[in-house]
Formats: sequence, C-alpha cells, structure tokens
Amino acid sequence: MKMRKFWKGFKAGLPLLTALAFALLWASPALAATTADVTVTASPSYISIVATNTTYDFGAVIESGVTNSTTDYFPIVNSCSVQSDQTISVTTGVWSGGVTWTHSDTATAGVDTAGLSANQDGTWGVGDIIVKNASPNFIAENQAATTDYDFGLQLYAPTSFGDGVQKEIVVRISAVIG
Ligand SMILES: [Ca+2]
Repeated sequence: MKMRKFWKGFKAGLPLLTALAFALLWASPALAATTADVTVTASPSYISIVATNTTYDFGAVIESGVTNSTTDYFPIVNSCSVQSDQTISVTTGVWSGGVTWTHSDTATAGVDTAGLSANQDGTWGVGDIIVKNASPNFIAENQAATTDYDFGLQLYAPTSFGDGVQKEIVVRISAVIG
C-alpha cells in the first residue's frame, strides 16, 4: 500500500525530475579547451626608389640658353610597397667647377646663376616643376605603390658666364610614405 502510493507519487513527479535533470545538464560547464589562440601578422611598409639613368650632359650651352633632355630621360623605378610622396631638389645651392654658378630656386637665369626645371613624362612647358634647393617641389605626389615614372630636366643657363669650365650639380629624388 505504502509502496504503491510512493510509486504513484514518483510517477507524478517524473516530468519535474526530468526537467530538473535537463536543467542541471544545461547548467554544467562543457568539457572543452581552456585556451584560445589567434594568429596576428603585420607587413612593414617600405620605401625604395632607383634612378636607372644617373647622368645627363646638357653639352655646350649658350648664355641665356634653355636646353632640355626628353621628359622621360630619367626613369625612376618605384618599388615602394605603399603610396609615397616624392620630391625633386638639388643637393646644394651651388654648381661646382671653376667660377661656380649659383642655383636659382625660381629657375631664373642671371650672371653665373642657373636654374633647373623638371617635367614628369609630359610636354615641356606644361606642368614644369622648378627644381629647388630649399623646400623641394613634388615630382610625384601620392605616387601609387610599385608604379614607376619618368622625368626630364631643363636647364636655364646663366645670362653670362665667368669662365668656360664645366659645371656640375646633383639632382635628387626623395620619397617618403604618404
Ligand atoms: Ca601624399
């Protein structure tokens, strides 16, 4: 009698017990990994330019003469991995050799004073860029990564010469990430 009553009660409580068992299972932490790894990587941006033509001779120039190379005479191999800003300048304000020439940052010829301008693979007189010593101008602003370009140089010879000795100056392209 007692046993049957218990059984009846047990049967009645079965759904509740089942639900409780499930609830306990649900709440138990799963048996799984105790660590989680992610891999991170980074590639260094780099700047790399090379001039494949490194000299140009304007030859025998005349007073107040304007002489130029072709506008694609100097190829720049641009291996920069990112966009860059590239400027053109002369590395000094003086053309060396005998009676030196002053380099004009406005490309204005004068007595023993010469100027230079550049053109990026276009037409002389269209978009010429003055080659300065101080505060260089852009030759290739926002140049796309790994995209080569060419430029040429134009000389504004002095209005008068102090001597006939060959003059020399170095033009530099500088690139920075930008
Ligand atoms: Ca830029």
